[in-house]
Amino acid sequence: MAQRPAATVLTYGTFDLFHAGHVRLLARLAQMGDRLIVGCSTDEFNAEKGKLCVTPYEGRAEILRACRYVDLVIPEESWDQKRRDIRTYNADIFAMGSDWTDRFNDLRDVCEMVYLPRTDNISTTELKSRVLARADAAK
Ligand code: C2G
Repeated sequence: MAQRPAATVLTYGTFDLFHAGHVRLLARLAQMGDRLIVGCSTDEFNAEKGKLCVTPYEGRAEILRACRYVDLVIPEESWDQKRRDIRTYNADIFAMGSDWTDRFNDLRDVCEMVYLPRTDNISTTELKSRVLARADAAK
């Protein structure tokens, strides 16, 4: 396998109900460097984002730490910590799925920005809907 460049890749997300879309993103990000750091949104920050998680932060962070592609998990507590994190961890690449395209271009002065295509037909919201539909059908 081709030697990956010595680069640190940084990304952020909620990663609730961890699914193949998350895995495929992290796998692609891991290929881009030799260290992948994931900022996992805390429950408090998700409340700010208007997201109510099924799995609390500790559980979501534990699952991310168990993922073969992830080297370090840090808490994401605010929108504006990214610039500081890029400096703290010497991140070379900041990458997100394409639903965030251009949202973080202001960070281009401190690192390379990459937006990767999302995986179609799977999302945490979709999984929640399927679980609810199955629960209703079972009544
Ligand atoms: N993702 C993907 N394909 C999917 C679903 C998600 O590639 N089918 C990507 C998203 O684009 C994102 C990452 O997986 O880059 C995490 O997705 P979420 O857990 O939904 O993260 P989000 O709530 O969008 O939080 O500051 C950034 C935010 O914390 C991102």
